[in-house]
Amino acid sequence: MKTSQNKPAMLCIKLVSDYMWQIVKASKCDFKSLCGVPYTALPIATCMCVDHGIPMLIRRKEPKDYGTKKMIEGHFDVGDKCLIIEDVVTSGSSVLETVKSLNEIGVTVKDVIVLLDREQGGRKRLTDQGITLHSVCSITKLLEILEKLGKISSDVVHQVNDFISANREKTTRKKVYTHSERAALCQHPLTQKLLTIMDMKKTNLALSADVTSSKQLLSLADSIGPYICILKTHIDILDDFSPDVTAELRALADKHNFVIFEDRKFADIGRTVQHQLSSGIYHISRWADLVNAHPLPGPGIIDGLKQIIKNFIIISYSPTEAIEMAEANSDFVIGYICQSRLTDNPQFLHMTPGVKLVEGGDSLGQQYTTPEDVIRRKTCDIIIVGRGITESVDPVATAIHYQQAGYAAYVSLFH
Ligand code: S5P
Repeated sequence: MKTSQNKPAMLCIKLVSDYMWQIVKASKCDFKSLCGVPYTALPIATCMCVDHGIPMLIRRKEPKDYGTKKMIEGHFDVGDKCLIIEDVVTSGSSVLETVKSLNEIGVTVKDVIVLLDREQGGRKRLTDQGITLHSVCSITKLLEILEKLGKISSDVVHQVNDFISANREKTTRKKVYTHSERAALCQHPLTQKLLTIMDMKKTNLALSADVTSSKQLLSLADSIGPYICILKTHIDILDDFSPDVTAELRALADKHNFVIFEDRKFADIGRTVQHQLSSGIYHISRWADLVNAHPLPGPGIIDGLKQIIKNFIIISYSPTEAIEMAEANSDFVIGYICQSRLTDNPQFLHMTPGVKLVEGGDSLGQQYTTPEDVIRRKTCDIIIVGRGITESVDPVATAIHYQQAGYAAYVSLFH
């Protein structure tokens, strides 16, 4: 009876350890032994060690009250590198306690593999100690998947997000910077420019001008230009593209003081994205201030792009890779496309698409949240609004409405 009851749990641990092992392999970390943070991660680490023939170190929570009083059991040499295994990281405290015990016996730790990153400051605390966190899943992604599968309602998603945000603020968001304070703090010229525009024009609104005629695009850019910090384009959806359009867009960007962001979502090897950025009929690098890229192809994509353009955003469908890539290229990457704030590093701007004044979705899977939710609860910096404005009866009046709603939510962060 006992055996059959325990079977699903055993299978589950094996599955978890297999998933985590895939992350170990992908992260290419260098280590000689594994150590599970007591106690939940112990069986996971044990599975991995047995399956892959790796020496295991065991950390006691309390020293033995007899004999050597050792905190770490197992075989090691001074200078060995140990990989830490953990089930859930919240603030990172338990991981850091284990690191401390290992360091005391001369074993170093550079990486941690975790099943779930609760995104409550643990990653930052570990990074500050020179330790990289690699996760199978983040809480944001987990909620997204569970909601998509109909396992939880959007109310539950909101409640959990609220809880996470509130606790994240308590533990790690020590200071909320104003746009002008951040402009002074940031090194990247385009980040400084954008934050200065946001401060001067009192707007955190990016217009996603997803229209198919050049005339419509230019008309939107001219009429809504005064109320936005960014004009986001999909230049390849224009039916009547000509180089004159991009020249006129540039003139309007100067007239109304906004940044042009071509939402090209580069996702290929370095050499190909270089051609996509600078050649073809669009010559994106000649007129766009900013482009975006997926982290998926690895560092080559950034290396390829940065030989041609100095400003790009990382799309964070997988936050771990996005953060690693952005932090390693902070002289080029100005921020993230994301659904909630990923890091407290003020250098990085967080821009969120899928925004409308009323929550809901479209028939093709787009999910909308509100300016208030994005700026106040998810603590992102810029709302990206498309059809909420372009398909409204009076796009200019509606854009002003979004500008006011987004900016009011930002101002409320200081009250
Ligand atoms: O995950 C994403 C990333 C982006 S950049 N989801 C998105 O919707 N976008 C873009 O934001 C999308 O390509 C479109 O241009 C815009 C959203 O438009 P809306 O009309 O749904 O507001």
